[in-house]
Amino acid sequence: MVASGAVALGSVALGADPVPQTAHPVITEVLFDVPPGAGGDANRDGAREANGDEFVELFNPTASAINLKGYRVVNRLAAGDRNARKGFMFTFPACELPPGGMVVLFNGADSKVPGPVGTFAGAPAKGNPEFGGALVFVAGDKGKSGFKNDGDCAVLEAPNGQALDVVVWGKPDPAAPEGALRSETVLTKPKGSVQRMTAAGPLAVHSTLGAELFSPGTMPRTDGGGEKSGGEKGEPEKKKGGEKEKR
Ligand SMILES: [Ca+2]
Ligand SMILES: [Ca+2]
Repeated sequence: MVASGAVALGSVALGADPVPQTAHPVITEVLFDVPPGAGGDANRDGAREANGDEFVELFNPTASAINLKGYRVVNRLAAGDRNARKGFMFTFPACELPPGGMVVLFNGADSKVPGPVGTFAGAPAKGNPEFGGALVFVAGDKGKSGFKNDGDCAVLEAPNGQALDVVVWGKPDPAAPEGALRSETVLTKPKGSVQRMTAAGPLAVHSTLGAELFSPGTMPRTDGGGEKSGGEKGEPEKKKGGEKEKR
């Protein structure tokens, strides 16, 4: 029940809006502070792992497929440095991301993410039905470095090194890169992820958009239903008058 409806909804909802970047993917969700207990098992391997369950969700807002080869997702310690030896860093292999398609990059340390999963060495065989049909990657155990909860950033870099989309929280040291196409600062301790409802829209605390704490590969459910993602959902919240799903 997870698969096709969720991915279609995500694609349509995001694709319907104007986009800030015409040639590149955008960051649509980041889980940098994994919730405690079973409710933190974002990668659905049955266990909560403080780094392993962290993830960054990407979306292709353009009308064309994007080859992800050479795009990087990094944190403050590796931003702008292709030879970085420390920090979180992941470079995508060749992988076609169709228009409206989503990618979920899990940290993946000490995790066994279910379904088809890609790595730096190669793309997943197909979309992952556990995550709305998104193309799922794991950064793997290399370094076991995760996002720092009280001050860090998630940066999407183009193959030429240009910082495209930056999500900042706290006061990263070193500072988040400047000159990105977009940079947005979010609150620390969001008790779940931060999520965009549109490619060009702002990041919001996920739990204020619906009942769930995060939604790797899909858009938040705003009906208060709660998918069976294994873990606590918290109380369904009333709609806050924010954007609703568009169909
Ligand atoms: Ca997990
Ligand atoms: Ca999501």
